[in-house]
Amino acid sequence: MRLVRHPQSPLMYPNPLHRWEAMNVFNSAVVQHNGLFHMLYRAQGVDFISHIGYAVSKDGLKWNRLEEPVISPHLGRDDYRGVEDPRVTPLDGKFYMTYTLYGENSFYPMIAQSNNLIDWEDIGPLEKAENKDHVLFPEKMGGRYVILHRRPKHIWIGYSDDLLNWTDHEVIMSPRPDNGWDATSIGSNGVPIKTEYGWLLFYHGYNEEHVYRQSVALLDLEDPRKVLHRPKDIIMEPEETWEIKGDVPNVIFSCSANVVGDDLYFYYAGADRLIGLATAPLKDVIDFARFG
Ligand code: BMA
Repeated sequence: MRLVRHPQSPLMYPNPLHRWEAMNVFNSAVVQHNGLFHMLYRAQGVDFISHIGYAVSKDGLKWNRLEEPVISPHLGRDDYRGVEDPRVTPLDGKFYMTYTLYGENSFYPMIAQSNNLIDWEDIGPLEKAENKDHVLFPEKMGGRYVILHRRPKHIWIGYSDDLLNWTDHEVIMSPRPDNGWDATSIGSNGVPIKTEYGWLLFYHGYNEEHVYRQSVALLDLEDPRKVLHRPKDIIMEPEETWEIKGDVPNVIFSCSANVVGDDLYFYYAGADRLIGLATAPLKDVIDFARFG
């Protein structure tokens, strides 16, 4: 199955009036809260340093942005080159954001918290190692926090009592060398969606041509280490000009998928430059994740 591009897509462009988001806007996490859509997105200015911006929308299509980023580099050498790729999880009455700090020589993942999606306070590093694509599940399991992450080139799971010390790491999904599109590396997108059949996990993969494509897998509700089904085929790949040509060519990258009525809204970035939306009936996506 393929997701269908929304006719109004792309939805967000760089804003040349704001130095911090003049070049690229991409990799957005969308959260539905109090009847509104809230977007946290990665933005790069003329210096190519990444910030995280905030936008709000009534319908998920037309967005109003804040003038200033909500998170900018704030740790000196550790995030000298920027803050990247927010993923936002509602849990225990507040919001947690995982994001990547890009420093002078390396990167590592951070977790922050907020009550209003605009004011963010760091909790601390998830680990001090080159790792990314961290996604916190929206509920605890067995009394512990559960996270997905990507030590190259696999999707891993880990568990924690306090969000800072993570243990019991295990690979749950790996690249498929004989499958084509996800032969080289894979990573999680946004917060998995709970359905009666399991957790819908959207993820990206690439092969030696470095084309980022998208698909979905189904994880067991009680024990998400178990992959119930993983279709071979994709749900989306770069096709439009703005997905093929941009800052990094041939990239569809996503940090969230949302249920809106009976539909799935898949927010994504094209070529690390613009933010777009593709949709499908949720039922079709679930059927593909179960039987595709
Ligand atoms: C990943 C991250 C993303 C980016 C993607 C494609 O490693 O850096 O922010 O969108 O590569 O360039």
